[in-house]
Amino acid sequence: MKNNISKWEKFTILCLTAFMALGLINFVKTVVEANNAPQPLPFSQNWSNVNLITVDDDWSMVPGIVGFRGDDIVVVTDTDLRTIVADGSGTPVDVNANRSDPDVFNTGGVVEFDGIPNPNIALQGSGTADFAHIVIYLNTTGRTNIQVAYNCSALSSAAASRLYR
Ligand SMILES: [Ca+2]
Ligand SMILES: [Ca+2]
Ligand SMILES: [Ca+2]
Repeated sequence: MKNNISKWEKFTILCLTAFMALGLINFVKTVVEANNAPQPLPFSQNWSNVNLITVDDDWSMVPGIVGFRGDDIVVVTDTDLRTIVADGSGTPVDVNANRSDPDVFNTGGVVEFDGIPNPNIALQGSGTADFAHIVIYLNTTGRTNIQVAYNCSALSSAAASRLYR
């Protein structure tokens, strides 16, 4: 029986299969690294559980919250954060896990400090992490007058601290 598939057709099919497999791997990777399932209200999160984040860039154990690096969401230094409304969810998912050195760690992005008296997460900008931020995914169906509250303070004792929790 004659095989009607040419070498080039075979090559094309192989390439397509490879691309589809790569796409699937990337999709699975995205799902594994992030946890953007909308959470019901009321919702709260504290960071005392040091096992929520154990691997860099992996938010899979934190329901409804993902950190992003915000690359080039803003390009002007000292932009008023209240004016930033751009969607940063297309920027790299980010967290620097298991840190204990807020006074010296200077990598821009989202940071999890679990080796300090009150474990917490922090945000630090840099030339790459222009707008390090977290996104909280909530199911607000049927809800009105939703109130948001959070605690924010300087995490580093350094005078020029840019790390906030
Ligand atoms: Ca941790
Ligand atoms: Ca990272
Ligand atoms: Ca930049």
